[in-house]
Amino acid sequence: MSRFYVTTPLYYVNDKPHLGTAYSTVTADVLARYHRLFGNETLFLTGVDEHGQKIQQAAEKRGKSPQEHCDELSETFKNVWRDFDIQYDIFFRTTSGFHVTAVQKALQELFDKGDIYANTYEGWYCVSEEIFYTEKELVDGKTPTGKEVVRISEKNYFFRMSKYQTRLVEYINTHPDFIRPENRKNEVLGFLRQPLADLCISRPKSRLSWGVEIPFDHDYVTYVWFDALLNYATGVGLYQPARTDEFHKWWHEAGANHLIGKDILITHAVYWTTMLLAMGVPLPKTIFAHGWVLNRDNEKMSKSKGSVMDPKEMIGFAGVDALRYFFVREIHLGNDAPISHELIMNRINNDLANNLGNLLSRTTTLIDKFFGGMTPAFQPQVAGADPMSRELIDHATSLASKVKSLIEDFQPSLALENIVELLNETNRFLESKAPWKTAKTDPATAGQHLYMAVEILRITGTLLSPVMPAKCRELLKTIGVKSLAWESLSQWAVTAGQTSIAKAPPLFPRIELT
Ligand code: ME8
Repeated sequence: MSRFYVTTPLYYVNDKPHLGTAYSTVTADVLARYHRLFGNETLFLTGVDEHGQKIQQAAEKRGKSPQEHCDELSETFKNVWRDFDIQYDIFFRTTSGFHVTAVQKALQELFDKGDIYANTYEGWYCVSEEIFYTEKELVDGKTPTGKEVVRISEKNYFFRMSKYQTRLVEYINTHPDFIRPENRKNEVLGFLRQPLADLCISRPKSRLSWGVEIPFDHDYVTYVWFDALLNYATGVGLYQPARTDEFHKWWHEAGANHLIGKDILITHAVYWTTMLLAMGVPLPKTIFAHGWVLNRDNEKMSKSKGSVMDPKEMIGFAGVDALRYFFVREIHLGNDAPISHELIMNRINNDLANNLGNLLSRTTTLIDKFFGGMTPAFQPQVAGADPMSRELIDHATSLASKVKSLIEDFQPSLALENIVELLNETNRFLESKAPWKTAKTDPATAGQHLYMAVEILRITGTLLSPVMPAKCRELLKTIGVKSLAWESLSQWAVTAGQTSIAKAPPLFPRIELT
C-alpha cells in the first residue's frame, strides 16, 4: 500500500491564524484528503511553534505566562482549523514533553560527535524573524525583507552546518524532485554557491528563557528554529525508542512532504537538511515552497504589516467550501496570488454556481419532473450511440487517473481545472441534447442523457470532495451515491437504475458584492 506523509509549517503562536496561514493548511489538507481518497495510508501533521523570543514577548504583552499564552493560542488555531474543515492527524505543539526530550537528545548527540561547539557570536540579529544575519546579508542595514536588526556579541553554541554543504548540494543535484518548484530549487542552489556559515543554535537564558534547555549547558536554551524543525521527525517518533516502527514507517518508508511558504525556504532546505545529514537521518522526500497570498497592495499578507484578512469574515462571505475551492483553484501551487472579495466572487460564480451547481440543479429538476425522481436504468445502446456521448463518457472515465497524477505532482489547481472542464462539457452536452424538450417526444433518449449527467456528477462530486467536503457530501447524497470507492471513478454506469434522486436546492447560490 502506498503511504503519504504531509506537513505544514508550525505556525508561531504570537498571533491568531490569518488567511495566509489558512492557505498553507487548506492546501495540505486537500492533498491529504486526495491521498486518502486514492486509498493511500495518509498522515497529515500541522501544529504550532511555541518557543522563542517572539512568543515570550507576545505573552508578556498579554500579561500571561508563556505556557498559558501558548495553551490559549493553540486552542485558537485548532478552532480556526475546525472552521476550515481541516482533517489533521497530528496537531503538534513544540512544548510537548516528548518533543523537548527528543530535541535534547538530538543536541546531545550532535555535541558528542563534535558537530555542535561553543564560540563567541558577533553579528546582527533580527528579533522578529529570530534569525542571525551577517553584514553582507543586510540590505540598507535591515534584513532582506526590511526587518530591524540589532548588534549582538555573546558566547553561543554553533552547529557545524558548513561541514555538510557539499553533501547537500550533491543531494539536491541528484534528486530533482527534492526541492520544488524548480525556481525554488535554483534559489537554494544559488544560496549554496557561497560558503555556508555555521548556525548559531543557542540563546543565553539571560536574554531568553522560553525555549528547550541545552542539555550540556543549563545557562542556554535552543534556538527556536533548531527546536521547531525537528517536529516533522519527532512527530512520527524520532529519538523515541517506543516509536521506532512508526518512525521507520513514516520517515524512512513513506518519506515526508513538507509544504511550506517560500519565506521559510532556506531554513527548511538548508538548516533542516544539514541537521538531518548530521544526525544520519534520511532527508524528506519533498520540500515544496508555495507562494504568497497577496493583500490589496500586492504585498505579502502578513501579521507584522497588519494587512491580514480575517478567516472568519471570509468564510462568512464565501462559505468554507467555496473558499477552500478558491484557494486551490485560483492559486497555482508555487505562485503568488492576490486575493479579494471580487476575485472570490467571480471564481465561485463561474465555476461553482453557474457550472457545477447549475448542472446539479437542472439534472435533478428534470429527473424529478419527467422521471418521478428516479434515475432511468443505463442503456448502452442508446447512451453510447452517438460520438458526442461516447466522447463524454470517455472523458468522464479517464478523469480520475488524470486528477491522481496531477495531485501526486503537486498540481491541484490543474486537477481542478480538468474537473471543471468536464462539467463545462457536460453542460454543453445537455444544451445540445436538450432533454427538457426530448423528454416529451423521446423519453428513452432524454433519460439516458440525464443518466449520463448523474454519472458525471457522481464522478466529479467525488473528485471534488477533498476540496469541498461538506458540499460534495450534500451533492452525492442528492444523487443517491453512498460509496466513494476510488476504483468506481474510472467505471461507467455505477449508478443503478431507479436510484432515487432528490430535487436539489441551489448548492452554491451566486454571491454578490454588497
Ligand atoms: O515561519 N501567503 O511561522 P509563521 C501564504 N514558525 N502563506 C503564508 C502567508 C501568506 N501571505 N503568510 C504566512 C514560521 N503564510 C515558523 C515556521 S516550521 C518548523 C517553523 C504561511 O507563523 C506560509 O506557510 O510565520 C509560511 O511559510 C508560514 O505561514 C509562516 O508561518
